[in-house]
Amino acid sequence: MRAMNDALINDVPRPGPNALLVTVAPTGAETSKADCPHLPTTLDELVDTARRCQSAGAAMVHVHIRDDEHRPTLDLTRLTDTVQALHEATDLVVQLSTGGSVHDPLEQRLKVIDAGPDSCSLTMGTTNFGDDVFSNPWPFVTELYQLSQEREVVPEFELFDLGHVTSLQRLLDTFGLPYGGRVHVDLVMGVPGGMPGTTDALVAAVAALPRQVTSWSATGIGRSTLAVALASLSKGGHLRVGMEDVLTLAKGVPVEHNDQLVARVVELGRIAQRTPMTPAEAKVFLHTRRRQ
Ligand code: KMH
Ligand code: ZN
Repeated sequence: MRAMNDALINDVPRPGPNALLVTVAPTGAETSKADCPHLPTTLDELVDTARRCQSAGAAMVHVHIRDDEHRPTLDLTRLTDTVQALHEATDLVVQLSTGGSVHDPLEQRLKVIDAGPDSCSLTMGTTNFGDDVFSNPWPFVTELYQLSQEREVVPEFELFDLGHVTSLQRLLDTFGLPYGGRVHVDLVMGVPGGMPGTTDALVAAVAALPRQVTSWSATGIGRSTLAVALASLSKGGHLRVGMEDVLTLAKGVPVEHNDQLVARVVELGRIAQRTPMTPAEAKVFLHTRRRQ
């Protein structure tokens, strides 16, 4: 497997040291279509969004899906069809959320991997989530991690708090490296109940990352989006943006399309002399199984 991976990796140029991985999280599970009609909730809207975001410079899409009433769902058939549709319509690395919504049962969240994504999110601990609790008990985390290893799905470790950084160290020390051997994490900052979306918190979290971590990105929820993006760029990190995380471009200016958020951070990256990774480069960078 390693020889095959190396051969595939050598076919595509490795991203340079100034490359910037931009992930778009276009939908999330928290915002309702009624409150935000621009939110991409149908499969057609999601595919169109993904295409536009790829054109704007995104290389990975973090996917939550909705049912016919635009409510969050983890329906396996829908997830499988969504992965297939995104693979057909775009080159993006398709990452399915295993976090779902705060109401999704753990058993259903484990099944997300059966839909065949390139990558899956994997949150490293339970966190207060506004008025709710985002539940990620240790036995769930370890089961999901081992499933991702077996199914050859590259996890992205979601760290909402400094304690999650410590749990990641424990996970890697106990169960070894993820499929592909790379360890990519995303700092999710500014959730009410998690670490704040500040430069100080970002610096502390990055300083504490396990030695096995090969890359990290950051996303700031709501008003912290720009502070976190700028801090991440200045520390050499990568970026996640999207309507899952922020719904305004500035006070009173709603996001109308996810590609506006992607274009904005691509421009910030350009100023910081960072070049957006292509999806093909991102697949090499993350060591995903599928390279097409
Ligand atoms: N919707 C949040 C409760 C993930 O996608 O893995 C969890 C979340 C994290 O969005
Ligand atoms: Zn998510």
